[in-house]
Amino acid sequence: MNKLIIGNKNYSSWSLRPWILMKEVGIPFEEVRIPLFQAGYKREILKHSPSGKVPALCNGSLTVWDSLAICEYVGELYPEKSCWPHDMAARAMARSVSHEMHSGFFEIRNSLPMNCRKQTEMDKISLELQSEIDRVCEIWRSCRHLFQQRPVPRQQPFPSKHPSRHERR
Ligand SMILES: N[C@@H](CCC(=O)N[C@@H](CS)C(=O)NCC(=O)O)C(=O)O
Repeated sequence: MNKLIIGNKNYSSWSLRPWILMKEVGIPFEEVRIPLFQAGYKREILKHSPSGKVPALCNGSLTVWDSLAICEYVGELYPEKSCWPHDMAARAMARSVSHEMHSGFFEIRNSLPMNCRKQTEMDKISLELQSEIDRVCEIWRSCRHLFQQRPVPRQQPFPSKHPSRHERR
């Protein structure tokens, strides 16, 4: 039985990557949630994950850590679930997008860490942050344009601040 070790769903976007994939395609798993940054949390994670980070997937004697590695692993374990697109070009694009997100977007990570419960007004958005937000919008727009049948409106899917309010560095 797959055991998925995750952190708080409110804060840990890394944890939610395999969690959402496995829920979405219907891969069964037992969820083990370890609240992060509480006393003893590291010790608890290390019982399951050699990196000391979540998520990790335990399947019998095998442990897979790192969110993308878990997604790749379950994709191979359950080929009938079609975690990646069948079409090779579409698959290459899906991987490009996933790896781009996995290895970048440091301004978004630093300035906008995930906290679904928090609502905030930002009066200053740096040029670097805005360009990463714009890149996320562009990824969504191009993927929807290429892979969805219905037309996509031209405007950005997420609100973006007016350039005059950007912090210039
Ligand atoms: N590249 C890793 C990143 C994992 C990661 O940074 N996880 C955070 C939770 S969002 C964590 O475990 N933080 C606890 C800590 O660093 O002590 C992945 O994709 O799984």
